[in-house]
Amino acid sequence: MNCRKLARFLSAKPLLIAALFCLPAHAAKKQVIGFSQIGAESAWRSAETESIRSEAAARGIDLRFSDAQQKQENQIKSIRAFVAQHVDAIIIAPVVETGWEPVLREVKRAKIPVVLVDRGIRVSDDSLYATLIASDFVEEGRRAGDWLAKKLNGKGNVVELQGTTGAAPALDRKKGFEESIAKHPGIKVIKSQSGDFTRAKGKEVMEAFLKAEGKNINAVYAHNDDMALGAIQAIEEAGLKPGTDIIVVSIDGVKSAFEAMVTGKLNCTVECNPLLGPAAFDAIEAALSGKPVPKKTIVQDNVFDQEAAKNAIASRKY
Ligand code: GZL
Repeated sequence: MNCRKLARFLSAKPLLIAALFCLPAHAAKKQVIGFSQIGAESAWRSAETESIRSEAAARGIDLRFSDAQQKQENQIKSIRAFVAQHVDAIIIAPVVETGWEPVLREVKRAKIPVVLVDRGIRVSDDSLYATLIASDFVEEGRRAGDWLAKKLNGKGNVVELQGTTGAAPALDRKKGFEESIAKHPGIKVIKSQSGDFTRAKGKEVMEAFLKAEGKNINAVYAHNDDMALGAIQAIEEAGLKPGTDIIVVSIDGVKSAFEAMVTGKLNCTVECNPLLGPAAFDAIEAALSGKPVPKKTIVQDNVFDQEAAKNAIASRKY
């Protein structure tokens, strides 16, 4: 049994630990961890929640879960509640980059370690959190841009569906995409607007783009698969063929995106791995035992086009 499996096995058996070390039963108490999740806005988000919930269960951890419905004030409220419950550690998926210093200073005063997953924050004092476990969103944007530039042979009009305003993945995926297409003066972003990472809003914004620009649109770049799938619906309802009349490229790599690539409606997705549970709890273990934790752990991602999707779809985990 390797170390991680042993840790998971033992942490799920607090009484066994007590017996092994001749401690009174109450001494080996269950670890209590608060998880402030953004919401359930996308298939990616649900996969991330499932990864953290199932890993907590496998490790015998008492996970206190709160869904913020994509509102920062709800996240701040739940973080304060976790402090009041004297949890052992807090996991946060921060909906936006700014506005976290005051509440994180309260958590630091309570000596509770914080692990950030999937999105980063801007703070003047990075001791306010132990580590960030996330993908490199700028690189994801670059990869989407490079793939699209090649597909369009360096020429075409693109409309962009941005993620949640102020969120790290939205800011950085836009930045990376712009860096990449700057190398191709023939490619122009003619419209760009937030679809808030949801399928419904992605469809609504794409409908407006089609009304304004119609056949002038050669491609759509969506910051996540859910908005891309909404855009695909809008393109079909406008009597056009997604994946052919309008090229569609997005980010996340969820199962429904692979299904859309197999049917030819989506052309490419850049993976953004949501299965962050094991790394998050390993980081908490290290932080609680005073071991050094790297400030940022980058999750590796791959790019999938329609050919790659046909070969990979059967083995996808989310
Ligand atoms: C990325 C994550 C983003 C996904 C979206 O780490 O924060 O939020 O790309 C999700 O699907 O809504």
